[in-house]
Amino acid sequence: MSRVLYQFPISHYCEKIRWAMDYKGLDYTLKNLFPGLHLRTTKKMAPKTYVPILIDNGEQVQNSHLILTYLDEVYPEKLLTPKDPELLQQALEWEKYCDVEIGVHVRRFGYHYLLAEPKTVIPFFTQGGPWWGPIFFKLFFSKLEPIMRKVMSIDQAGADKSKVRIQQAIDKLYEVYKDKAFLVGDQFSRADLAAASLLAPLIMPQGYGLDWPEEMPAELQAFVDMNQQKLEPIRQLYRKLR
Ligand SMILES: N[C@@H](CCC(=O)N[C@@H](CS)C(=O)NCC(=O)O)C(=O)O
Repeated sequence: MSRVLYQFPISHYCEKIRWAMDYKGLDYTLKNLFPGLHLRTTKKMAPKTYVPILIDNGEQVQNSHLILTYLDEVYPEKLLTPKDPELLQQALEWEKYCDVEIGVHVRRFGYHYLLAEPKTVIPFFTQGGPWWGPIFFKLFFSKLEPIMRKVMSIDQAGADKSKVRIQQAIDKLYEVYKDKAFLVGDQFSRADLAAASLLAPLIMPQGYGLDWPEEMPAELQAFVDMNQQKLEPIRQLYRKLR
């Protein structure tokens, strides 16, 4: 058996896959890449540059939603994809909604404030990687930061827009979670997995596998504090299923 997940420890899209494989009880090895330097590896491996990329017994799958589909097809125990066609459609719609409306915006909102705190963000980038990572990032952070900001349109205006979008998504999810434990039917599915994994950097849960800092930037903390009640169902999913 050989199963390797190419990933960033901080990446919430990668967390979807870590969680899915843990949930299914699958063994895997993590291959942690450094943001920026990852291009040297991913460009050679796959059509797009991003992680997660799973290599499973020689089979290569890139993109979290395709990896989830692959995992459920090949390892059907503890399915995350509903079989019922109506529930399946609902789950895929929720997943897509979370990927687009939460994933991208949590990243931009978070990085806008985190990139201003190299002491916090460098360990996120370097955890579980080669020994020289922290030295490299300290030396080159001032070059990497503007590139990351440019590539992901990270600036104050972008962060403000993303904050509004995340709030809308949190409100929309809470409309469902306030009355029931799961988004689709009465079972944990890839819809909940996407919602919880992609919101996780805001609530810094244990199971995520990252050494979270004692404190997060004040602007992020204020947003989380304001949404304490609405984020509780996400904390519950982590407590019970991660
Ligand atoms: N749609 C992709 C998005 C993955 C993604 O955006 N990954 C980011 C990390 S959070 C990444 O690898 N960025 C670097 C790049 O695009 O080269 C998925 O769901 O897997």
